[in-house]
Amino acid sequence: MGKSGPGMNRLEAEFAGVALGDERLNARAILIASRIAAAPAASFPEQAASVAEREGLYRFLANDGVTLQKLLQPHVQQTHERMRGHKLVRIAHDTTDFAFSGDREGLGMVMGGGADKGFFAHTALAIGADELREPLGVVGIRSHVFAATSPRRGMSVSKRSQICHKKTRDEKLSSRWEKLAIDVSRALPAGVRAIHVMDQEADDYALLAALQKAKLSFVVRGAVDRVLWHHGPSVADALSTKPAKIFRSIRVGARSKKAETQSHPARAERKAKLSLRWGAVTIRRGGPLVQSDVKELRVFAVHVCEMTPPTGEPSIEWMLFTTEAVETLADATAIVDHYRARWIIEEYFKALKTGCAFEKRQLTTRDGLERALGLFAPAAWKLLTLRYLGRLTKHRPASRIFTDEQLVLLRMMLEKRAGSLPASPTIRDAMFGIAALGGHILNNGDPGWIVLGRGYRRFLEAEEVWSLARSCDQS
Ligand SMILES: [Mn+2]
Repeated sequence: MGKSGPGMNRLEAEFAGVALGDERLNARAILIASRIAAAPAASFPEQAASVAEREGLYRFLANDGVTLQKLLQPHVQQTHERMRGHKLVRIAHDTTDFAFSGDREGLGMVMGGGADKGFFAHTALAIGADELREPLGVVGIRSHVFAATSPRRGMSVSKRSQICHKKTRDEKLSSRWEKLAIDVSRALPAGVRAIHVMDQEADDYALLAALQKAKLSFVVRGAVDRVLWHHGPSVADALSTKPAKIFRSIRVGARSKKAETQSHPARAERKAKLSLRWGAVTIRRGGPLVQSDVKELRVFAVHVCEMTPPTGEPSIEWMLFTTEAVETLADATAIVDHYRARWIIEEYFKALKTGCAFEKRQLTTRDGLERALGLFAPAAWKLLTLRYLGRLTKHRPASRIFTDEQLVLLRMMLEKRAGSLPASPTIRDAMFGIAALGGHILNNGDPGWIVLGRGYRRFLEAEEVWSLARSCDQS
């Protein structure tokens, strides 16, 4: 069913044309994808339909000819297809780490992982540049590990920084930001322009200079106290003579004492009035240790500030650097909106970790886990699309992501449980319908990843039976 169109069951489509150098391997990849689609959070043994299939799966995940990059390639191509008709796309970049328990080969230290070891995935996610901000797909992943026992342990700070300065820019891990952005941009279909969006980790002169040199467009969150030149005034100082324009009021959610961290203290809910200042700035290269041949960076800066923060509360403040020309309030607002799309990549990481239970995978080597990531990266994008569009769009028709037959099936399943689906369902209606199959109660608000993943699994299992029954009818 649903041969055409981006039906939610067509995860296999994200692997069509996969080139692993062997027809049987290609067919195996597509078979595994269909099993993952039906139960993204299930373990591999649960996903396999037979003992032979399970053995085939583990042989596949141990095959040197299968790589993360090769598995991802057809999904990147499908993502490029989805970009057609978009003149502009946002590419959100961020790094996440995956932690695994027990003894595994080739893994390293991860943040807050305790005894667990893992690896990092620096990821680029394409997002529509319109107000819908639709996740279009993953366009690149670079993985890396930190050595399990650091050879720098016990060294003095100056010794460590000496070692650090001996490394060329290319050898430094932080160069992954510009490398991925450059690779991703090169591969884009003709006529599609990308704006690369990065958080404050990317506020690094050498990195921004590399992006500018490669003629890439970006919006990067900067440090509020970044200076224009060594011991010079800050960017915020440079903008302070510009008039502040109120552009938006936002609701700032409460944060309980329990949820507070050092950088995110507890707070009461409030309405914050935000103002904007913007202008062109030139940032000069710092001391001789800055690894860049670019003498100065010419960017626009957009400073978002809370007008009257309550006493004792840290005010909301963002400094954004961009290559886009910012002349008007509308231009400045657009930059803020590009940056705000960045959180979708955080949601994508949750879809991988919670929705697909990636860190529960029992593979014993880094290579095996990376191959599994190649299988789950497109599955997590599918789940993200359903949840994201379901939560944020009130009026988009469900037919945008489901086939007519899927909607008929969903309605039947819901009616059997004394539920219902409207005659012309929206994506939101379909999301609540699928969550209800997973046991979600409407009064509990928007469904979380677990209940949605469970409902999605039940729906896809029913669909498999339904499509089998139909093919028997026809033969
Ligand atoms: Mn980050």
